[in-house]
Amino acid sequence: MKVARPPRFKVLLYNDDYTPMEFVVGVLENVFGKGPSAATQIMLQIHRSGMGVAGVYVVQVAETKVANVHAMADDRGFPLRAGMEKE
Ligand code: TYC
Repeated sequence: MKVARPPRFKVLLYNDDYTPMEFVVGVLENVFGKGPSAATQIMLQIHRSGMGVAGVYVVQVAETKVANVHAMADDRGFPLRAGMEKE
């Protein structure tokens, strides 16, 4: 019998010129559960390459995390954007 494997989605963060680096590190820590060192590495990789993977989740969790990122960024007036991509 086949076992269902729910599809997983990468949550992506995109670089921009205005969101402070510290804010992105905080988002990676607080929304995506990264430690300070991993959060800093991911932030710098996004800053240098334009985009990066914050985490991989089932669809509902990924959607919630994208919404959380946008709510936190909008609240502070930062243009930080997140997206999703099927793994
Ligand atoms: N490029 C931003 C800066 O120089 C930092 C940044 C990193 C913004 C990652 C968004 O997803 C991002 N302040």
